[in-house]
Amino acid sequence: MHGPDLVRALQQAERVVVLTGAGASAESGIPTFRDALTGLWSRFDPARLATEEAFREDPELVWGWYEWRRVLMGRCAPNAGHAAIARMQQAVRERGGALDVVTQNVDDLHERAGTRGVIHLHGDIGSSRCADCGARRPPGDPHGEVPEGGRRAVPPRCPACGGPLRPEVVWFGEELPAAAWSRAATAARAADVLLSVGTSSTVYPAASLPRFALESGARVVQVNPHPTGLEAIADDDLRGRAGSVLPALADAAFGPSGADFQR
Ligand code: BV8
Ligand code: ZN
Repeated sequence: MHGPDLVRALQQAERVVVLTGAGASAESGIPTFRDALTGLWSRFDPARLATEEAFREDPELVWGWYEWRRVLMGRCAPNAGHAAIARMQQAVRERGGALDVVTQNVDDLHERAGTRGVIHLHGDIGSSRCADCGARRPPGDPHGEVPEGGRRAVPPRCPACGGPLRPEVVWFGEELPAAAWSRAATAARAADVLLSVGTSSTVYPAASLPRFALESGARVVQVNPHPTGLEAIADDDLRGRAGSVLPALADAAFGPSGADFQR
């Protein structure tokens, strides 16, 4: 559980960074990548499928996987962890500070919980672009047929050049969007406190961010039911689920949420 010095550090922090991974969306019903290898996606190996090679080789398999995930994410709601992060951002802003959420997730649950200025390191599953000419397809356009769980689906054709559309996400071996990475790295280096929530800290360069924060003297906190290796260098290792640890931390540092007052 969080100690009084972590609560005080959060209360005094001018700049907070919250780095989130798939575990932050787990309690909303979206399988994590690690669970995927055993769970729902067991027949899809993200490391193999989340690549341009896989898409070029079998666009219908990869497009179908993303369309299925997009539909699944559309059916999910933000969980108490997302709400607590949005509440912390509001509280820090009211004091004249800044709280930046840097996410590896491609869902929009942080935005739907009210968090502003979310930095998406690995893109956004709700948008797509032409794999050939790069023409962007505005989010919200119907993405053609919607497959059942993991069924193949033909990617729509680019209206400009006829090429196949691909999800606007960063695949393995692809560079992160330069602006997003630079904002995230700058925020991590300027942070007083960095919370690493629901990430196995295995994918780079995202996994370097806690180290950037540590090197700049920040307090680094991990929120995860399991060890990841980051606890070896983190100041605090809050062993638990985001949906329970984050609301408790937000209540301790910034006062109980309105919902509690109504109770
Ligand atoms: C780059 C978008 C280079 C797509 C993702 C060999 C070949 C090629 C590249 C590499 C290579 N070796 C290393 C690399 C670099 C590679 C990499 O790091 N690979 C790893 C596997 C070693 N990185 C890249 O390729 C990156 N690009 O390096 O470019 C370059 C340089 C110059 C020029 C050209 C190129 C791009 C990486 C981005 C890949 N895209 N996602 C999609 O979503 O489909 S990555 C994807 O997987 C996620 O975005 C996320 O980042 C990652 C999964 O990690 P997590 O989010 O941490 O999820 P995970 O399931 O692993 O863990 C969940 C955690 O939650 C667990 O710890 C669990 O305990 C916890 N948890 C569970 N329940 C809860 C919980 N926590 C809290 N509460 C709960 N309730
Ligand atoms: Zn095109």
